[in-house]
Amino acid sequence: MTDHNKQLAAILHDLGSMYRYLGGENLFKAIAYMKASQAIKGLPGDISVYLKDGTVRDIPGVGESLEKDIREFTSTGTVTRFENLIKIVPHGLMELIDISGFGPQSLKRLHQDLHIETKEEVVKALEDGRIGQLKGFGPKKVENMLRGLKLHKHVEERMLLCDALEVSEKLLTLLKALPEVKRVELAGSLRRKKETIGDLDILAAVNIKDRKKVIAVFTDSKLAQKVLAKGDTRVSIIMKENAKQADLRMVDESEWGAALQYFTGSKDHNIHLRGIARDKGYKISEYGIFNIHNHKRIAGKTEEELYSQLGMQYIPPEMREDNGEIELALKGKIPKLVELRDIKGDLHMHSDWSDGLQTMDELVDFVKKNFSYDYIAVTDHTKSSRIARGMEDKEFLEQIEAVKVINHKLGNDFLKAGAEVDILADGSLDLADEVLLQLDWVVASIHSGFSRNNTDRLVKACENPYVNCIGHPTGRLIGKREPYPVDIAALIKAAAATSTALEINGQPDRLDLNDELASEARKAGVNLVINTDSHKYNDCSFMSLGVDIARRAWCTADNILNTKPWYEIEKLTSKKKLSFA
Ligand code: DGT
Ligand code: CA
Ligand code: CA
Ligand code: ZN
Repeated sequence: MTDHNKQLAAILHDLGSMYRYLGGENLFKAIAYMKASQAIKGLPGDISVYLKDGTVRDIPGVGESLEKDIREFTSTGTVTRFENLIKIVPHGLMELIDISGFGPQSLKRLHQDLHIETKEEVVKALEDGRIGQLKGFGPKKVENMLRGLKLHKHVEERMLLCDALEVSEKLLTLLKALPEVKRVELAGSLRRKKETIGDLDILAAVNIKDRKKVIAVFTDSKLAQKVLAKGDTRVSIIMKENAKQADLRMVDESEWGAALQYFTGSKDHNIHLRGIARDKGYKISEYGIFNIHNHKRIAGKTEEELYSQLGMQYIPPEMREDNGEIELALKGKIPKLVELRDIKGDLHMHSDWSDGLQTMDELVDFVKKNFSYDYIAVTDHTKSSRIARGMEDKEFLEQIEAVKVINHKLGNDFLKAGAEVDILADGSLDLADEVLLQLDWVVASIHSGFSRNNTDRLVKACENPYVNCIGHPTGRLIGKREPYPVDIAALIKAAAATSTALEINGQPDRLDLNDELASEARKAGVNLVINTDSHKYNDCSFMSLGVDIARRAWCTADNILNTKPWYEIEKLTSKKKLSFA
């Protein structure tokens, strides 16, 4: 994404938040601004190009007034509408509008009753009890707000995996361009693909004489905002893009494996490994494995060599958390983890029939061009999801016909007709059986009632013969919303008993199920499905994040339903329907 597009998208996003804050009639504007912001983030070219060639109105959400804003932005760098709104709306509070416990109504009260303008003031007013004294802000509400702030702080201090991967890619590109850099790789939690990342760790193989130059390039690059520490072999910077830390360490090529292993961690994994080495009369450091007695270096050029010297199989980075992976490796039982290229299709995608930005045709073209999938499912929202422009039952019937037309043109059944059906308060579904039974693939999700215990709703949805998968099963949003209360063991049991798959949703702030829960589901023999929940082109690439989580959950391709050809999936869905007949 160009920086220009990014700035514009940020302004439009803020405008969207401010219109949401104002509410009422403004909600329609909010939707358009949010939509346009999302779409502009995903544009391949700079926004000015679209203005010039007259295609700016083709961008979702962009109508007459948004076009005006965009023109103003490209010529002056600001938007008058934005400048005017921040005079009447507490702009400093808008970053909280999606956090659970806040939302437009609460923020309005804080602003109007207590004249609060910033997040810091919110924290203070919570601490000194002023918020607790407001009418309607009882202990439970205050507790909720505190929890929301804590979640928010966690990702403020850390990064989402997706964001960390995106900036680290820029640092890697910078380093890879230097002839002095012989090898370079991500290390730390980023290489282990944890859902949030504290700081970026990068390892490079560079000769001693060249290290000064590499450090100079790294620190002088336009990516660095400030240098925190600089030595002969390492340097830490604060990155301009997100004010987060990145550590670069340089080693000799002969030490590569030992250093990569050491700096990948996790710390607990390394400690356990060191114990095993000691028992064998070895010592491991970031320089290699050494014989304790004669100090001779035994291994260290590659990670494979290092693990093998310790009498175990190579352990993929995503497994290195000291959760029993070392025991498995000693027995030669490390599973062959699922890979991105194993994925045969995406089974949770939205089109512009509901709140997606692209038409089904566009989606199919894009996926065909960029992925080698055998199938995808369009799974638009149902009527009770009003803000997501959920569809009436009869619109689904029309969509099924439209899917047939597309497949007819393609000459095969690449596009599957599906739905992301809302699970209603009583666990029933927001789509009639007559419609459900005509769909190829049904994801059932909870989009309301996040504070109650939702076990019964989810179990009941599993027990519906037409439900093939539970979408984002815990409803958490990293940094914004905790999982709703749910007895996961009961859900897993119901999913296993009814042949209902559970989703690993690849949206960067969902990653739901997470690694731990996906692992529980895998152990219970539940089928998992890795989906992107795409609403626009760019989202399609979130499949890799879902695969990262699946790998952290020790999943093989066999545990993941959408690594299988469609006829096997169909066998499963038909069997479920029949078992209820
Ligand atoms: P993060 O940054 O909080 O997401 O987590 P990590 O795992 O990236 O932790 P970080 O950045 O402090 O350190 C990177 C790696 O370096 C870590 O995974 C293992 C290694 N490491 C750092 N400090 C120690 C240590 O004191 N002992 C051992 N064995 N390894 C360490
Ligand atoms: Ca780190
Ligand atoms: Ca670090
Ligand atoms: Zn969805």
